[in-house]
Amino acid sequence: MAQPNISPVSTHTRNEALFERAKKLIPGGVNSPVRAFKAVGGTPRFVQRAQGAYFWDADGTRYIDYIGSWGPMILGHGHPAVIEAVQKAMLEGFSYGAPTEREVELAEEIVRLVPSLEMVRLVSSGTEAAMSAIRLARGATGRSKIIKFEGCYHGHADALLVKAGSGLATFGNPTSAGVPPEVVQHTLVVEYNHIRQLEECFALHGKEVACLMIEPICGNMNFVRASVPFMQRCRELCTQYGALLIFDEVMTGFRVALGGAQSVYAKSIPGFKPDMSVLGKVIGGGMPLAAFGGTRAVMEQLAPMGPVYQAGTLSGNPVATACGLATLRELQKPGFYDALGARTRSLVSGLTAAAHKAGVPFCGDSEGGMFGFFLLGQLPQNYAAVMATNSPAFNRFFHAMLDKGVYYAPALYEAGFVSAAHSAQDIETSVSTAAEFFAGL
Ligand code: HOZ
Repeated sequence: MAQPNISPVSTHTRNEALFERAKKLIPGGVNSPVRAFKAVGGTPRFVQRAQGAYFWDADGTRYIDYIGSWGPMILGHGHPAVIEAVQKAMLEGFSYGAPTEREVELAEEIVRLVPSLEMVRLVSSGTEAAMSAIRLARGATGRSKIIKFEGCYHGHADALLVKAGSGLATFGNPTSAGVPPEVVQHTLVVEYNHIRQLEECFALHGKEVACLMIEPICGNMNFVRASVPFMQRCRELCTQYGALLIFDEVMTGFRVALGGAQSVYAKSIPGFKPDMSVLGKVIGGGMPLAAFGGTRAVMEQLAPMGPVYQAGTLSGNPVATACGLATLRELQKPGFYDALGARTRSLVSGLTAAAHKAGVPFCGDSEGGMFGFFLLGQLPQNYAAVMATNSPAFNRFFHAMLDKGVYYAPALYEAGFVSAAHSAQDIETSVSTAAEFFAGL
């Protein structure tokens, strides 16, 4: 990727000092690559504290936060009910490595709210959940191949770190160094939203396919939805060939709707359900917690009931489950998603109107509290179209907003998140800040 041409005269001295210190000991100065601002250039903001819709950096500057820890903070930072639950849980002990009633309560809550799930297992990260779901699908079907889509990200387990192959279901090439070709030889990569390619892939390999994993609304190539006919075809082909349809709802689960993206597709496709789902982010409310689940028949293949092994010292951690439960309870209050969806739409429509007024090509989309936008005339439908967008223009937009205290994801390929704590005034400020930038272009 070309390095952005940014050389700001900085007023962010403490952020810079911390970044320099961090780079001496932590690769790239960060513990997760996108945080390093490599795509957009400049100095990452080191967060000192956060409250509601805002965080403050090491220099004391306040930002309207449209990342919210990359999705979990749907209630905003420091929600009082969540803090109370976490404080109480902490006093009772941090980790036991033995079962607790709270794990049962959280499992009951998740299964009640997501109709496709009959059983769930709690783990600590989305990567772990996706990796375990794939192992379980392979174990349950006795098949090896998996289908994923270009641009979908399912965490960094080796077999899923494959994005290449815009042609027909090519055997994948690893995206990352350190992933031997043998490890991804069973990973088939198909273009997102490309029905014919998917049909050809199943026609060629269908009887060997254990599962198809998809982000139904992809938040890892900005924000791109699977079309309804494409999703319907995914379901039909999986059923026809006996492969499991796995929804990666780490981002979309409890974020786009109470029932996740699967409930959004079920509105257009009667009876629609995936066979398995992967959840994370919101279900932990900001603590390390994720889950995978599905039908009883599949989930009973997991150890200690069945032959598929999976385990974790911190799985179902008592403080994380307290945080997740308190968060899920707040989400069920009447009108929660209507208000969140309306606020998110007002941000996207406000930015779009401001850009168009200034003659700048711009489009965006949102579902519930998740959104994306492009400096483009129309929404891209796949990874190649997202990759072809203008990153220098995005980078200028990103820095102009950052300088005015509005914090979007520091990369064009990420979705954004609005929380219940974002006020109408926050949205208005964000839109007017963008309008000034567009007018000056
Ligand atoms: N996986 C996230 C981007 N889609 C980044 C997570 C992080 O840096 O916290």
